[in-house]
This record gives sequence, C-alpha cells and structure tokens, in this order.
Amino acid sequence: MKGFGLLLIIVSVFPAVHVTKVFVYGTLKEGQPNYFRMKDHNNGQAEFLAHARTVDRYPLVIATKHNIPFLLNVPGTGQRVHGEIYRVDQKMLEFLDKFEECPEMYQRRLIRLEVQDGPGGGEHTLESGSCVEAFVYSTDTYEPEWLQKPTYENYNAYGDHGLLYSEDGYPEELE
Ligand code: PCA
Repeated sequence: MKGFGLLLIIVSVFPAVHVTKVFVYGTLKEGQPNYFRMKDHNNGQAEFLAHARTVDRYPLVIATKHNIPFLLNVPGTGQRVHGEIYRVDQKMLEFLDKFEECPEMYQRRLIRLEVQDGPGGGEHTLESGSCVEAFVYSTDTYEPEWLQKPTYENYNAYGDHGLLYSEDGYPEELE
C-alpha cells in the first residue's frame, strides 16, 4: 500500500515536471534562423505537436537593432499569432529559458492556443480545433514605442518587411 502511494505520487508529479508544451512564434519555428537549436539534441528534446494560433490577439512586433521578434504581453490588440507547439523535456526548457534570456528579455508564461493541423497519429496528438495551453516567451519588459510598430500574424525573418534577423551580438548585447 505504501509502495502504491509512492507510485501515484511519481506518476502524477513527473509528467508535469519533466514534459512541457512550448508555443514558438518567432525565430525558433521551422525554417527560421534558430530552428536548428530545437533540433540540437545537446540542448535536449523537442517534438513537434501541431501548428496553432493564439486564442487572443497579441501584438507581435520586430524590434531592436537585431530585428528580434517579440510577442508583447498585451492581449486584445494586434493579431491572432501563428506558431508551432512542441513537447519539450526539462533540458530543452532550461536551454530555451537561458537562450531567450528569461526573465529579463522575455518571460515564459502560459498562453491559450487553438490547435490547427498536426502530424497526427502520434502518442501526443493534439486534436485540431481544440484549445490547449502552452508556454510562450512573451514580454512585459518592452519599450513603450514598440506598441506603435507594425504587427505580424505569422513571423518570417525573411519576409517583405526587410527586417532580417541578425544574430550578431545576440543575445549578449541588446539595444
Ligand atoms: N524566439 C522565441 C521567442 C521569439 C523568438 O525569436 C520563439 O520563436 O517563440
């Protein structure tokens, strides 16, 4: 009986602690400049689950001299932002927190998402049309002028805006 209680604790606590869903909307998406970091097993594991878009509107802007995408934590303005949901292990989550300079530059918070298409068939399939929560790197620590910038619903570093993401000096030296 004692052993069973312990087992219950382990199965109920472990999945929550060690596996997390993360929604990426910027340079970490497939085809974008930092996608390779999600695929690098030295950083941990990331499994693609589905495309998704935010339930609420948010301003997704491109800012700083490095043209970095930021989802501003201002729900209700901007657009419903498109991105990808990944299932990540603890190691990848720690890598991402560090890489995204969390909590100084971005903060990791839960966001509501509407699932679009996923690969299907997998053990962790998300049903298209369903609503899920995942972590996102969004920010409260933005310059007030950023609220005047154009917003995007689907970030592309190589888009018509011409604001090519620059890795020089990132993430050490931001301005
Ligand atoms: N990387 C994170 C936050 C913004 C960025 O470029 C992402 O892709 O979601």
